[in-house]
Amino acid sequence: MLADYQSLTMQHIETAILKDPRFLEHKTRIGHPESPERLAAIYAALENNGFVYSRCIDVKPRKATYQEIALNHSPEYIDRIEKTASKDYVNLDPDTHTSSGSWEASVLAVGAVLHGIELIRSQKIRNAFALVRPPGHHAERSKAMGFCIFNNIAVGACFLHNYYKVNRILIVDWDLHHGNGTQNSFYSSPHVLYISTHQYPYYPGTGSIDEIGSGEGKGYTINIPLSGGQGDAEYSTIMREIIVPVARQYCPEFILVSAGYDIYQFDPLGTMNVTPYGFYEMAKILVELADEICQGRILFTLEGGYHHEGLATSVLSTLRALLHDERNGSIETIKTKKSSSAVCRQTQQALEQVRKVHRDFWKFDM
Ligand code: X5A
Ligand code: ZN
Repeated sequence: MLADYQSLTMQHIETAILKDPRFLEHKTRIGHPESPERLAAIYAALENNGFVYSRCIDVKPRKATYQEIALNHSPEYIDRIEKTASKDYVNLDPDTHTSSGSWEASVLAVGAVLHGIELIRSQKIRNAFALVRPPGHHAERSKAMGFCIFNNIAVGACFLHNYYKVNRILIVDWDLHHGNGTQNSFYSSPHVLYISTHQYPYYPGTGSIDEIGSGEGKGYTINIPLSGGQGDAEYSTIMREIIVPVARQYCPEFILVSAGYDIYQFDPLGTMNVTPYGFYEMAKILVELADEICQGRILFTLEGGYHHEGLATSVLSTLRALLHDERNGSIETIKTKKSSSAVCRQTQQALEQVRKVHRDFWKFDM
């Protein structure tokens, strides 16, 4: 009893979730997969799961300042987005448009990542999950793309590098899609190591295995393109065999995760096969990596994920990993059958290729 109580109070100070009803005011047209209902489903699941929710610190995020957003976006582009606030609808890209609440939501989405980083850096919390929309990883310096307006995680990495003088930041991007915007922001920088798994070839088309960075940044972009059909076993193997050994050598001072739930087994946009249990496993590997390498400093930020129930359930199981909750036969995961633990051939070949392409930069047997 006593031990249980102590571990609960200890865990209580560890994980922050950043959420805000204003994220739901970024409205998208009927039938658009990136809808406010996505976050509404996650927020409702949190309310209905007091066990997870009561152990997280609920933080109302601050807004990012103009200057902070300008670390990764051009002033002209920021101004262009700001002007959409007075309009009901502005089309930015074939997949991306605004409503009158989008500017505020976008500034708050960046702010949530920065706020989480500040809380972790000041040791007020151990780790955090920014439950935001719009997502960010497709957004380029001066261009909205693929449902993304500002690149939340890229601004976060710039913020860590410029304001906190952090010189080694690891970004893990497990969204179904390649994070072209994030990759481009740091393509020639050794200060940010970007590692992405993604369905390939697929939207947005980038992320081939031989995109490895340029100049000083050569070796600091690792792309792991996958054919589709990969599930829990494949993703946790990739984490253990590629991401963990590389991270141990890079020794990041902070880990940022582009957590996309469109690799969920029933997501309408992809053909991956990850279950809520798989998200727990993946998150646990990264949380333990952060515990080992950088005093537990890890921040997750929401990218894609379009199956509302799967998204909500999988975010909850991710939070269990952040909270160091070992009871993984939990309510939300027990219903889903674990996929086969054998790793498919295409994945084995892809991993062989990654090791070959990066053999001058990294060892994989650590
Ligand atoms: C954040 C995200 C997907 C864009 C697909 C566009 N974007 N067809 O998952
Ligand atoms: Zn995606």
